[in-house]
Amino acid sequence: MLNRRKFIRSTALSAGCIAVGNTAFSMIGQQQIQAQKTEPIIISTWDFGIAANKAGWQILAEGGRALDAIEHAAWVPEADVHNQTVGYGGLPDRDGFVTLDACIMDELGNCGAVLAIQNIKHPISVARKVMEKTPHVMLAGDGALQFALENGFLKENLLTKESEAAWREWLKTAKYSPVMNIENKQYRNSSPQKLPGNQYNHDTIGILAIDAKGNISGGCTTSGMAYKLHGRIGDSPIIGAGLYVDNEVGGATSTGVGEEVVRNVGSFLVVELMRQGYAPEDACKEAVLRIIKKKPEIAKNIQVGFLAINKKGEHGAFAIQKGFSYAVCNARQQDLLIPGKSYY
Ligand code: SD4
Repeated sequence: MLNRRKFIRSTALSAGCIAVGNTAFSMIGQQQIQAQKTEPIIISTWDFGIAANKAGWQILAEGGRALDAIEHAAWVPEADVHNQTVGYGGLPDRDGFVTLDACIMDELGNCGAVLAIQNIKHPISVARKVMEKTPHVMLAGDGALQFALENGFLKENLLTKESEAAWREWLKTAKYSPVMNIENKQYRNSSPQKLPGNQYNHDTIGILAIDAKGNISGGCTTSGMAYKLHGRIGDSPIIGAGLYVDNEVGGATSTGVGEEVVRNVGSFLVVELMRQGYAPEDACKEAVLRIIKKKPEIAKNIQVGFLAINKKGEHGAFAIQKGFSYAVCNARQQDLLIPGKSYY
């Protein structure tokens, strides 16, 4: 087998362009120069990632920036009234308030987040404004809302009749018990009337994209765990926990019970493992194992899934429980759904 040095030497005389993985390299003399021509790709957690990816792909296909693709993709579930776990129509907290968490991170290490923001349909865009317009990374609660209103966002009621009905149903027992894989179609296609209120419990969309320049960005947006304590924040808006991007290495995002992700700074861990040479799926698996090792009794009964992509555009996922999936969109396929592997 040719090692890299021999390979460069053996092709050194022929200047031209060859494809290695999905990255093009120009060969000039003995030097190999990365030509910054990577195949664009966008990947998202869960089956509803398909629709989100499509919106993001429109940006990437035209040579747009990964960061813009992330924002456009996130708008889809945020605006989807039938999606009860992200944005508008999200299930409320224990006290009936819809509180949203989101963050975004670009190829330069810039990042922004909003925590427990209310009455704003697109928290991902407020997070981006925090990143671009302030010297801060995170804004929470009333301060985040005030900032959003000052920046032209509209105050809207996000609690739909369906989500209010589910909450009122939940109040009858008021038992907080997150349900695994609630994001999946089989649950979302069931009518709220058929399922008890506490069966609608959690979900997040985490999105990672690489643009034609090879730059990586990511975003994460959620209404968090349904019926959580008022003021509770999960992993989703925490840079390093719910999302992390390092343009030299790759990006990672998470979904599931955020407390366990925060404990292990999950997405940062996945990216750092990829830096050490782990393939995306192996890095996600290692992060899952860390959660299981630390809290085996808790991990048995919860779902956490990680999704990752490396600089070459290779992607993978791993979850504690079966049922996790992610959507992939590139020039060849716009609606690919890949089941994530799992520990149990
Ligand atoms: C949270 N990680 O608030 C989010 C919820 C989630 O799939 O992802 N559910 O902890």
